[in-house]
Amino acid sequence: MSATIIVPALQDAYQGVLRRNPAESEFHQAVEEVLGCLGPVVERNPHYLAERVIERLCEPERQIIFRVPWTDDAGQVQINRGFRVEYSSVLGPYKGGLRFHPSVLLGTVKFLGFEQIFKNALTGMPIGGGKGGSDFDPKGRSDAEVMRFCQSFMTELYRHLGEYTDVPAGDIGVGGREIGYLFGQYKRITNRYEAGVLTGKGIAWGGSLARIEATGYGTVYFANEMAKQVGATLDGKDVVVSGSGNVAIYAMDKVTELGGKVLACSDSSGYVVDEDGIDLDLIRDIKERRRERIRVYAQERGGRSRFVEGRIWDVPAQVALPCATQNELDEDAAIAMVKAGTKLVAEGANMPCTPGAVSVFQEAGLLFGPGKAANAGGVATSALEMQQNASRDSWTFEHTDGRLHEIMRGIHERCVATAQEYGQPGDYVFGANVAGFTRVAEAMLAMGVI
Ligand code: NDP
Ligand code: 2IT
Repeated sequence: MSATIIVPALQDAYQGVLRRNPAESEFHQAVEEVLGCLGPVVERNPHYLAERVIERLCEPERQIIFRVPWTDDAGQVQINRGFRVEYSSVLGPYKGGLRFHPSVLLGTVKFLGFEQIFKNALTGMPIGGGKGGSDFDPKGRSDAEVMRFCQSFMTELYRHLGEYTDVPAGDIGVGGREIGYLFGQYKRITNRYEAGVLTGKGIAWGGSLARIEATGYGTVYFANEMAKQVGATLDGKDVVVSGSGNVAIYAMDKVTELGGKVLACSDSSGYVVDEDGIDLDLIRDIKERRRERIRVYAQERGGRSRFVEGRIWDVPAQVALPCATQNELDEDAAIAMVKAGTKLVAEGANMPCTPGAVSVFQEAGLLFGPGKAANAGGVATSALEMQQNASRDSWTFEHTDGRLHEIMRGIHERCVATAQEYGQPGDYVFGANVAGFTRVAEAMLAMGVI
């Protein structure tokens, strides 16, 4: 098991992170989890400590913070803050999404960027780690307001991007619409059709088939590989999926295709439970097209569905896929889930389970797949989009989805083998952190003091 940092040199590194990054609790949490796994790694490789690889990795290569002024539909000037944390480029150009949500602070972007380094390393693809975003809240804003915001955001950010430098994509609050406006402004400012500078583009203008589905599908492919380890499948299982955004929708889609029954999904206002299984067409209409709240589902679906203003984890299910946001599933919820018979948890979101919840799951012997591994299909398919852009080609859905499936199997194997190698069989948190870290550390050492 992973959580606490026992090795003194690693504890010193962690204390340094606390001191240099005060009041960034999500960032501290992400660092503590990774460093908590590295004890046996530095014991085998003391040069990682001598070369101060870990302290170097805890300090982003570059952090960009900028003002984003724009005008709303009423003619009022609005000011937001924009971020891009370019974390590590040893494996490739900085790669990671942009999040537009009122809760975004520098510490949020740092935690996401830190996770992204190891996630991207785990995919085996040539992508470094980065993340960005803004405290802009797209909810309730018109398309014209979102466009003006995106244009202002890109007017500053463009100078830091490039297909060989830094390649953003979507995350919470950033989907196809926002990527379109961002790409349009980049193209206009630079006078270059540099398709590989952003991923998650529309299919008609340089996007990849299967990218929109990739994170949710990948999470379910990963969960399926986990289930296979104990001779099980998702067929016939009751499944709860939190969120109802990009990741949640395509996770539900794949669960249903594999014979599972999705009982509930949510948004930040509460959840809907449907004893007949969630009607995904209705969710997609409400969320992707009409951009309405989740309660509308129960109003329109009727039957055995209802809206509850509470915690989705109270709905009993054998499989749980948290696909909304960080720290959405705490120790209390985890205890209730274990009691109710949950057997498998795979994180579609980034860090949705608190450290207390992860310990509960691991101590109860549940199969627990951390986000770094389980949700890596999104960024992996972004890398496939970059490959298609670089070769000016576009692949079929079947080919791209096949590659995604293969990549998720590879990540699963890497986690299992690494955990096994270090005598921690079945610990996917350990396997993911150590396999991801080792690839990054070796590349850093090869490149000297950078
Ligand atoms: P979306 O914006 O499409 O959907 C986010 C969903 O989560 C919405 O249902 C939203 O509800 C809910 N949510 C967001 N913030 C909160 C909150 N503070 N409390 C409760 N619910 C919340 O984002 P994605 O589906 O793209 O992202 C979901 C998660 O997956 C994030 O953790 C993201 O980092 C991660 N991820 C995304 C990838 C991608 O390719 N998009 C790749 C890998 C990971 P509401 O509408 O009410 O805010
Ligand atoms: O958290 C993530 O991996 C993402 N939001 C996707 C990043 C990407 O570059 O596709």
